[in-house]
Amino acid sequence: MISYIAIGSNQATPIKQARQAIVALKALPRTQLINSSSLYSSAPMGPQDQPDYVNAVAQLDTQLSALQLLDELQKIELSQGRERKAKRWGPRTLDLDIILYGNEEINNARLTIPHYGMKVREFVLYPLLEIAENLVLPDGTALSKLAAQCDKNGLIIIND
Ligand code: ROI
Repeated sequence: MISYIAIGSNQATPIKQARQAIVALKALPRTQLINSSSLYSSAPMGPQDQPDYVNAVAQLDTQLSALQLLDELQKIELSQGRERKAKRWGPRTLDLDIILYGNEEINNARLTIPHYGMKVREFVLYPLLEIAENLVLPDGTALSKLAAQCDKNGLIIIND
């Protein structure tokens, strides 16, 4: 199954966290990393009293179920120092979200796929567009159309 993972970090050297996450995704069982976007710098969505984020999107081809994949992503988050904090939308060392899992729509206690926020978040749409320009969502919406409707809000590619 082709699946897309959104990567986000704004703590503990975010560029390093994002790069390390991509290395960890490469090593997942029964999974191949097909592609990953550039790293992007983005203004925080939610509380503004936190550092800017580094965001990226990776494309996987996996034989894991969506829940198995979620378990693996949570292991990576924990291994990179993720803590469960009370504060909603607060800073995090690493966030790995399954934004798409094939053409499936999944709604259960642990997963909502497509990711509920992806359609309006510039830091998901534009990195995804970079590696999947012709993508169509399960509901038939073209990714390019969503991106065209979404302000970049200062989002820039990190060149280094
Ligand atoms: N804001 C940005 N720019 N990037 C993120 O990855 C991100 N992740 C979050 C919240 C706190 C909503 N804000 C974010 O979880």
